[in-house]
Amino acid sequence: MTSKILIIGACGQIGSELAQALRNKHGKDNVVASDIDSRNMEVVQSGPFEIVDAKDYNSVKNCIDKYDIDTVYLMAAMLSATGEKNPMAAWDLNMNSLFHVLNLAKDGVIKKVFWPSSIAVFGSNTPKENTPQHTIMEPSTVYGITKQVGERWCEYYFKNYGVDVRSIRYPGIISWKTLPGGGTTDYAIDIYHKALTEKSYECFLSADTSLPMMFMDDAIKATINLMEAPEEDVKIRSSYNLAAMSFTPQDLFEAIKKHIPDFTITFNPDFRQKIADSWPKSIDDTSARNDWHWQHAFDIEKMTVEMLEKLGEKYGVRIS
Ligand code: AKB
Repeated sequence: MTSKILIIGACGQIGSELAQALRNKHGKDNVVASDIDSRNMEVVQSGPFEIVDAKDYNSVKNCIDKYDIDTVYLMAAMLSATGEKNPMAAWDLNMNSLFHVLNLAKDGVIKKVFWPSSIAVFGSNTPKENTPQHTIMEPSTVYGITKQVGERWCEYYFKNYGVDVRSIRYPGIISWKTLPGGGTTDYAIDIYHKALTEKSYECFLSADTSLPMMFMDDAIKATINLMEAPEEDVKIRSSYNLAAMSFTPQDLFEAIKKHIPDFTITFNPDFRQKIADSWPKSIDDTSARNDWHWQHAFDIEKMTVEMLEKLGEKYGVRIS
């Protein structure tokens, strides 16, 4: 039987690209996109779309019942930087949406759940280089706290109620289609837009802040691969470490400058520096590579070519 999929938070940065990828793979009528508003017209017009408030159990359940959904990708979340400005709102959205979906799976209404975690689960006492799958986790942001607690609940629902929930600790995700929404890693997207439109960029992190990052195509591939992996291969039910590359703002500036020689950068760290300083510099994702054969395709050079080409088309700028 064909699976009927619901994406909650489908107008956001990852949700919107996931919606397109799943619609291409499973047919548009089998993938219902939903969000709190209809701001992304490509998502709204390319298949079934519903307004769903992830914080409201009935709103989620009514949509699941209406379309006979069996698989939910819960992509709605308040990210690290915005979460620090609205701690209780971040807690409310990130935790209640997860409980609604986990409880619907526990009650047998749906069969399978994807829920994104993040490198934000780690904190200042975590080993920074090659951060292991299992290690000290003392997150310092509300976003990180919700992700760490969420991971514990995912594992709990799997162990105690047999809920088939799968999760990835996303690094910073870089993409050109949709702008990111309030994260600490957002600079790595802003920089491409500014390089093309203004040839200069003021970075809100310091030049030497190394963070784990990934190009969107790899993130989508990982998400779908994990969800399609045989149940017995998914050995971690909290959340998988996942890595592709790590770089600093200076590294990214130099990669872009190879294509735009007169591009300039200045550094003016703000409150997001403290968040970035509490996160790992690089991630050990051996478990994902062993358990469900994860492999990334994009490094900083290949990603930069793709970003400049696609955004260049959007802004009408040709890059050598
Ligand atoms: C953020 O910066 O908050 C996110 C994340 C790393 O989860 N991109």
